[in-house]
Formats: sequence, structure tokens, C-alpha cells
Amino acid sequence: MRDDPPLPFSPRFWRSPLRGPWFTSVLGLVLLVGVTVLFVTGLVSYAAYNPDLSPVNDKTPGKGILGFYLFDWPTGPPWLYRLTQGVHVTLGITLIPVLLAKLWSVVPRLFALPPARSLTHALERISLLLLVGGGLFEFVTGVLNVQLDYVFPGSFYPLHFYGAWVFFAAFVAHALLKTPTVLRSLRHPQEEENDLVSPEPADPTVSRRGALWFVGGGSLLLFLTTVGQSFDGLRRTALLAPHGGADPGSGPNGFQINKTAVYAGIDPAETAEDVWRLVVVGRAGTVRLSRAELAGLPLHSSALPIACVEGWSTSDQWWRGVRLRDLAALVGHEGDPPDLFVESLQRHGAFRRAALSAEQVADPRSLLALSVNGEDLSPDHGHPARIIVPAAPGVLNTKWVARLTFGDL
Ligand SMILES: Nc1nc2c(c(=O)[nH]1)N[C@H]1C(S)=C(S)[C@@H](COP(=O)(O)O)O[C@H]1N2
Ligand SMILES: [Mo]
Repeated sequence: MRDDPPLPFSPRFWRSPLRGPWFTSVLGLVLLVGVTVLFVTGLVSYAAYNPDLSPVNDKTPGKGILGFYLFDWPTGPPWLYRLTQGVHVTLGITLIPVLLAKLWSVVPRLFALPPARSLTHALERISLLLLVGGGLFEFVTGVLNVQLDYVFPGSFYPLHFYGAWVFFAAFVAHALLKTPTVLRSLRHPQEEENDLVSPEPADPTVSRRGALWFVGGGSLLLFLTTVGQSFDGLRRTALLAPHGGADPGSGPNGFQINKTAVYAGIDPAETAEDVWRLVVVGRAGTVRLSRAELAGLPLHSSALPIACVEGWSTSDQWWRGVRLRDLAALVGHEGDPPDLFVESLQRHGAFRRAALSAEQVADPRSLLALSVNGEDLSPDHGHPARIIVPAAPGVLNTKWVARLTFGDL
């Protein structure tokens, strides 16, 4: 018997001398901090969509009590979403080697036999299924969404949102259960005794510390090839981050483009000077404005970034256009502007409409922009006119605007 090659179900199959409570505990501690930050920044990102304002903003209808924490997203500081979403995506990518190493360190347990020794053991293994399955699911859906650009049309948000709650619930339970083991193994790193320690370890090829440096090096490499997505000068170093599709070219409009006008199906005939009219609706009635008439209204400048849910962002661009609160005043909302429903020329796609809060409309930096960095908006950046609001996620900055409806969402 002893000479049979062991199967994965046998402890003798797993021979790495690295495995043991110390190695797993160190990786677990890193994930404890990292995953908590991911969870919080993820929930914050969802709140930034103004989901309570209108069904068009609510990417997870039916969230029920999971939306208990929702709050009114502020309009400052202007880089707020740049920061929270940049951290969410860059940290998520950086943690991938740690997650994989952590799973590798406990993989013998996946094969433990019998599958359940008792009811408690069965419950524990089910919770681990939710933990591991939920964790892998969140990392995989997150990476796919960022890299492949909306591979789950319309369904990424619910999947990632509900997945996050399942994963985090299992994560908290696991962290509480494992705290004693972690504390013990960190205090006494030499006294390794549990089922993760190989009964017949192979000769070491690397020390436990060396292996941790290896994992950390992988994380550092991912970090360095991702973090540039949040900084104009470093964008070329962001090899692993999406570049927003189209090459933005150079010049005043030469910054990151998410969806191009062609992709969004914007017909140049519809945006021509003598065809396009902005329709503004409010309690005093409806006003139709040509682009020349808009440009004749008082124009203001705002220096604001674009920050996408995919994690990338631009530095401040100089937008110039008509204040949203001035447009509200034009249709009978003088003084205290209401919520705003924005519709674009685009006919299909999740981001052709958005709702902005009264606070966002009232902010003097919120514009219906006509130009950027001193030049007319390019077709890809939303010509003839686009929304730009401080601190808001990119999705709320609707391009190719056709209609604004104040109040009465
Ligand atoms: N009509 C419309 N507006 C839109 C989008 C869209 O797909 N259609 N994409 C949004 C998203 S997700 C982002 S991040 C920003 C990107 O703006 P930019 O392409 O000018 O950088 O535009 C937003 N406005
Ligand atoms: Mo975006």
C-alpha cells in the first residue's frame, strides 16, 4: 500500500514544505485588509450611480435591503470617484497573485475525505464553497468587465453586486473563525501543526519568506502595469488596464474615449448645426435651442476629470458650456433646481440616459459642455453637447445630449 502513488485525497500527495498555517495566515491577513477595501469601494461605487433617483440609473433593481447604505453622492471633491474607483480596480488587480497563492496554500483541503465528517463540518465546507466560489467569481467578473468592456451586457452590475454580498458575508464568517489560528501561527511561526503541513514534505526549493516575496513581486508587477490608468503621464505604462477602446489621438480632444460616436450609432446628419436641437423640459414648458443659441447663453468653465467605472480616469479637462442650473432656470426652476433626466441621441445601450440629483444640477461646476480644452467637443467626446458633473462616475456624463427634463423623473 505504502508504495502506491498517493491520490490528491491523501495528505501524502501534497508535498510542498511551504504549506502550513503561517504561510496561509500571512496571505489571509493581506486579503483581510485588501478585500475589505474592495468591498467598501465597490459599495461606494454603486452609490455613486444615484440608483435611488431613477430606474435608468439603478443597475441592480431588486437589491432590497442590500441598498440600505445608499447615500447621496456628493459633488466634491471633484476627484472623488477617480480615487474610489481607481483604488477599487487597481487594488483588485494587484491582489490577484495573493488570492491565487492563498487558494494554492489551502488546496489540499478541497480534496479532504470524507466530504463531511459531521453537520458542523458540512456547514463549514458549504461556507467555504461560498467563500472560494464567491471570491473567484468577483475577481473574474471584475477583470472581465474591465478588460473585455462589458462582456455581460446589462448584467455585470447585478452579478458583481450580489456576488460581492455573498462573498463578503462568507469572508467575514471565515475571518472570525480563523482569527485564533492566525494569531497563534503568527506568534509562533515555528510551531507548525495542522492538516496543511505536509506529513512527507519534499526538499524546499524556496523559503516561506522567499515564496511571499515571489507573490509580492507578482502583485507589484500587476500594480505597476495598472496604476498608470489613473494618471495622464503614466497611461502608457498601464499595459494591463483598458485603454478605453479608440485611440484618442492628440490635441485638445486627445484624452481617453470610452464609446466612440460610431459605436454609439450617432449619425453625423443628426448632429449637424441646422438639424440638432436641444430640448429642455421643465415646469414652465419646453424650450428648443440650437447649438448657436446655447453658445449665446452665459458660458462658464470647469476643470473636471472623467472617471470611469473601469478604473481609468483622466486628469482635469477644461470644459466650457452652459451651467445646468441656468438651463433649469430657463424652464421655470429658478433658485432651487430639481433632479434632471438626461437623454442622448443614442438609441441603444445602457448609458444613453442618466438621472442627476438636484445637488448635482445646482453645483456651479456642472455643465452642459460645448467645448473642451478650448476646442469644440469632438464627435467621440459628445458633440454637439455633453454633461459634465464633478465627482460623478463617467456613466453620468452623458454624451450627445438631445433632451433634458427637469423635475418629475
Ligand atoms: N450617450 C452616451 N454617453 C456616455 C456613454 C455612452 O456609452 N453613451 N459612456 C459613458 C461612460 S461609461 C464614460 S466613462 C464617459 C466617457 O467619456 P469620454 O468618452 O468622453 O471619455 O462617457 C459616458 N457618456
Ligand atoms: Mo465609464
